[in-house]
Amino acid sequence: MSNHALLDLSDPQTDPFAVARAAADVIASRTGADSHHVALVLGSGWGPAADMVGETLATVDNTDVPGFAQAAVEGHSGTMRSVRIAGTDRRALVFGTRTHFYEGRGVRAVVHAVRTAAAAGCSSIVLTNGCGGLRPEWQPGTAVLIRDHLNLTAHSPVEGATFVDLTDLYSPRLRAIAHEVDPDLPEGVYAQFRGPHYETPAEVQMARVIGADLVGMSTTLEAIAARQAGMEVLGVSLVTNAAAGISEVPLSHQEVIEAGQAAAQRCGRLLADIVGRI
Ligand code: 8IG
Repeated sequence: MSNHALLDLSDPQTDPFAVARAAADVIASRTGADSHHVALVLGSGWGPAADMVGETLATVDNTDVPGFAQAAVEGHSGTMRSVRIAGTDRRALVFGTRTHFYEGRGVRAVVHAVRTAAAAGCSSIVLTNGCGGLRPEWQPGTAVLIRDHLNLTAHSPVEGATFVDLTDLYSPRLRAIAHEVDPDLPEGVYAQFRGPHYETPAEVQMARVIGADLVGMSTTLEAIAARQAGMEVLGVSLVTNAAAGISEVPLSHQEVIEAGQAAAQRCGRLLADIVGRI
């Protein structure tokens, strides 16, 4: 068997943690950093924010790292960056893209970046996303801390009889740091749907009844894997649209884009300030 086959996440014989260690080894050699400290996963609308975290010291193509997505037909597979956290000599490992559950590559692929970050030495991870909002007062462009989640995927990244405690999954310590940076930052419960379609208005109402404030297609499986790996987790959502049926006026795509762009500076500063204090 070739080494490549041993590192194939879609093969049930493969140990996903061994692939993560192999990925971390490649990252260490490509970035010249034996260890990274904080990981950052950038969701919709959060791309420009990473530039404010610090100076990029190395950029690695995902395709060069074991277990990450092969180049898509369009040829754009994304990159990860090693960033010096401004004002410190610590490094952030910034993933510019994520694998979504709806892509059908399996949960192992979805959480591979998280496991790689843990193997690379990161003790905390900031998971960001773009999402739909259920609270009318959260206009598009509002950043919301994730306080807790509803995993509606009916899947888990944990394999076998490993019973991972998810009390305080979204670290109270890191949320307190975020509140030092912005005392007005609201908190909410994030529900992950499979997607890739958006919810019907009835599904959004169901989500509201069972306690959701935000609906999206990522983050919860990654957060669980991060906790299993022993990392502290912070989740930050950018509300880019009102969830289906919440707003009387259907939002135009242009409005959503403009809200994202208007929020970019604010989100970037928020993220940079938080990461600087972790
Ligand atoms: I951006 O309204 C974004 N992502 N599930 N629902 C879900 N995911 C989203 C939404 C939304 N907006």
